[in-house]
Amino acid sequence: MNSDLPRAITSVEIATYQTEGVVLLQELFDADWIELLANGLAQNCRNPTYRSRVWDRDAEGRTMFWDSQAWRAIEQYRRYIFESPAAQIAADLMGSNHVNFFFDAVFVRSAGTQFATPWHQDEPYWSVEGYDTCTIWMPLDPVKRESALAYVPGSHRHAPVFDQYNFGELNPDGKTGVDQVDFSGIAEQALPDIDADPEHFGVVSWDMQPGDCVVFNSRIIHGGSGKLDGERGLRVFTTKWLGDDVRIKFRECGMDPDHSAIMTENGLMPGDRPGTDLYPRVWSRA
Ligand SMILES: O=C(O)CCC(=O)C(=O)O
Repeated sequence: MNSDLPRAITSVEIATYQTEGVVLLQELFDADWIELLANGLAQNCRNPTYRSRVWDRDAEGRTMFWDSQAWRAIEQYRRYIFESPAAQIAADLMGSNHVNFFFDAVFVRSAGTQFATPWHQDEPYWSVEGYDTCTIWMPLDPVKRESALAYVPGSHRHAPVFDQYNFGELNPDGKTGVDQVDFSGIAEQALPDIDADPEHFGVVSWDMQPGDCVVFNSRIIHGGSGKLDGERGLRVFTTKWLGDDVRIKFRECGMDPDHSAIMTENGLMPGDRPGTDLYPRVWSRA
């Protein structure tokens, strides 16, 4: 298991991340990292957190399972977060001097699941605010371009306040205590209908193998993943990272995941830099 980057992130990749808001990085994680995460994910699925839920369950019984913030209980996730090249990748692309870990989220689709993740941005849902936030999206199975997460390049820079989707509605089992958001009071416009004309929006996505990852700015519009063929499921492990300009923010439209209570308990207030054991600093520039 290699803790160092197998190669440097190139200036072209950094420029792509900065201008497009998203970049594909191939073969950065060796097979040992994938096996470790797959083992961790299996454990996570056997012992989900209280936040977990099925986002979709169709008539054939195919499911999309989601869980988040399992890292404290899952040793394999902690090893990836603290020992893999992930934090350095995030730092290099964001150009940040310090990177704190925010949270993990997993998206597990059984074979043939057609459910597609609704288009959205991430950062407007979060209990933090900042441009320097990113996700590392890592499929643990091969995924075709049509089924991988897709992005609207450049949308991280100029997006107005959109009326974002309420993921709390994805709750076929009627689980209680699910985070809810309502952007209607602050939205400047509806989210555009990306699926109506993906070419117009320049939508990108890629065929990917285990070991590849996509890193995206958390303000980019993304979605559309899913629509699997019948043979193979899709296990995706994601980590969310916070760079230099990020500060705590509590949002009246609701937050998902809503960290405001646990932040307050730990003495983190709006305007503070995320830190403490909740959001450990994993990487600093020497
Ligand atoms: O993989 C997916 O379907 C959704 C991922 C996503 O939206 C995210 O990581 O923010």
